[in-house]
Amino acid sequence: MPNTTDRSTGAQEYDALIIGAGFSGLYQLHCLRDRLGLSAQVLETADGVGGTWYWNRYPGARCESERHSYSYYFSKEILEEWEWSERYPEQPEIMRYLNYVADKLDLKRDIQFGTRVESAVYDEATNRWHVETEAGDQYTATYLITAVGCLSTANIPDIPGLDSFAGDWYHTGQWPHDGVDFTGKRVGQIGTGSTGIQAAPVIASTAGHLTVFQRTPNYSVPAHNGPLSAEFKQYLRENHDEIRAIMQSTPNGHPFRIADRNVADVTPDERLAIYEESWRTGGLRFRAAFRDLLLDKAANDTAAEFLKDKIRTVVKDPETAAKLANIDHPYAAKRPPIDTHYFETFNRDNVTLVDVRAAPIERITPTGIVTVNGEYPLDIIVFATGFDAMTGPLLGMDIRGRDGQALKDVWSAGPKTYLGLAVAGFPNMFTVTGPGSPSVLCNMPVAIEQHVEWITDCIAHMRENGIDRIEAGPEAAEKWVEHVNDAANATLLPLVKHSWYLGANVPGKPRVFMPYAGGMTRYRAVCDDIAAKGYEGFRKEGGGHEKHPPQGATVGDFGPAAAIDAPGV
Ligand code: NA7
Repeated sequence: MPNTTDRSTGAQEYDALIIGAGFSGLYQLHCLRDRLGLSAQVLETADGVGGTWYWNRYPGARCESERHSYSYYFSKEILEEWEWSERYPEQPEIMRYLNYVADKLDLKRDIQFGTRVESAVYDEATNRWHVETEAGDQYTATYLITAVGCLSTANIPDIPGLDSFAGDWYHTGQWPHDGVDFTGKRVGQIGTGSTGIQAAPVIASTAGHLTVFQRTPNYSVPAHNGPLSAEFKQYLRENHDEIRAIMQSTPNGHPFRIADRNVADVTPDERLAIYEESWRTGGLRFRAAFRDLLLDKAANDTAAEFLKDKIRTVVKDPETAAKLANIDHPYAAKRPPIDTHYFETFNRDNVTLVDVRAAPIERITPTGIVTVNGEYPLDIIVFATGFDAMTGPLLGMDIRGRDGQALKDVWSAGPKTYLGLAVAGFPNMFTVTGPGSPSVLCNMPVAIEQHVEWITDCIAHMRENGIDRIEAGPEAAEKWVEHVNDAANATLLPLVKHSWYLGANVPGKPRVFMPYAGGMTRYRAVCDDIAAKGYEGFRKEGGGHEKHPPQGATVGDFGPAAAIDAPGV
């Protein structure tokens, strides 16, 4: 419930406004409303909870983190009540889970669905954020928390002629809720990232013909998905604390440890046996076979060669296999997909692979896609072409901080945050999984719980100490950006030129490595340390703090980048 409603503007006044009702927004609402007792309201574009999972309903949409790790851990009761059915939950099961959590915590009464935020403007005189929605509704609040996700702004390539296409076309991230019937249809799929790799086998199973347009060949490891045994469910029920301890002690937040060995520590035969074993285990655990896979190109080459060999073994047609295995980036330096029969799909008679790097797409006509080699007639086009990641959802709103400065101008050369959680010039605004946070390089719920709890503690600290405004200090933010760059540069991740981690998939977007590659464990320690030092690097006003106090000399000592041992999902 709002504290009050402004009579002149009709604006509903809250302590906190939260944008987005996915994993982040739901937990943030629970923390602010039920732990701190604030009046809080979530504004959500969709007609239901779920965030990215509400929109990504494409065939085969499934989580890449393992079931029990893709969960909230803050509530023992929720952990004990909910039971996942498969190793990797499918989109509908994740939606059921998030609805169950929202209902259990009675969150929906404070979520305004069907509400797209258009602008959020900070008013220095009143120290309040003014939020306006597309429908013209107005809200104000002391704290603004963006919980908009990293992968929620669809990237639809600007291919000439799309408007003229006489068939149907869809982006995987904006999938129709009543599904798409591919039966007997000629389907063209553009994109072979994690999404395309999940979708192609499912689409091929009913389509008349599937043509996959591949620009960048990709590695993939079998997920080995399947139902959970009764014994394993029992193990999960009885070992929450241990599982949480593992997730919180690994750099990528997954429920397994990264092997404490380098590739060079073993003989070539031992290495092969380890890779075979990891391949049989499947999923993102393959990445955990050696510690230095993302730190040392020579080490990475051994994994890359192993995975390319697997493609050549699985795919029967040598020409198709060669196109699929023609991968020129290090393994896991782009987001590493996991799959269910992706490469096997190319052995089907109704599937064709088209290499659009060799023969680029020129245009779309009313009847299909034209590459320099000719036209592919199609009834349906599926764009599995990814997202304007991390900054897209934030810059899709007109966010303005002190003196009316727009976030899009402040970030014109690339995003700058402190800890991925706060932006200089935007007081009392917090960005859950913002650029500069580990987010997409971590099992997301682990990162989200940490962010949300840290933000909640920060707001509690402000209220207990009479602090009216908190804001990232520009110097601290500069140093954090530097540290984010150092962390990335200590790995092989920046070697990929065409990566959404770098913003390179969206024409005109500044090339800045966005997620923090220093690992979740270190990130958590840095955040805790900053909080323990009275929110070092932040500027505070009220409660005896002077306006714009000088920054402590130690701000920015986040540790050497070289100590980063195993970043990445
Ligand atoms: P990704 O990983 O960004 O993949 C998008 C794919 O689409 C990738 O293969 C792109 O090729 C391809 N693409 C994009 N634009 C074009 C054009 N114009 N022509 C041809 N091919 C194109 O997005 P996903 O949805 O698969 O995965 C995003 C995350 O969502 C994933 O990490 C999971 O966490 C869930 P490119 O590589 O750019 O050459």
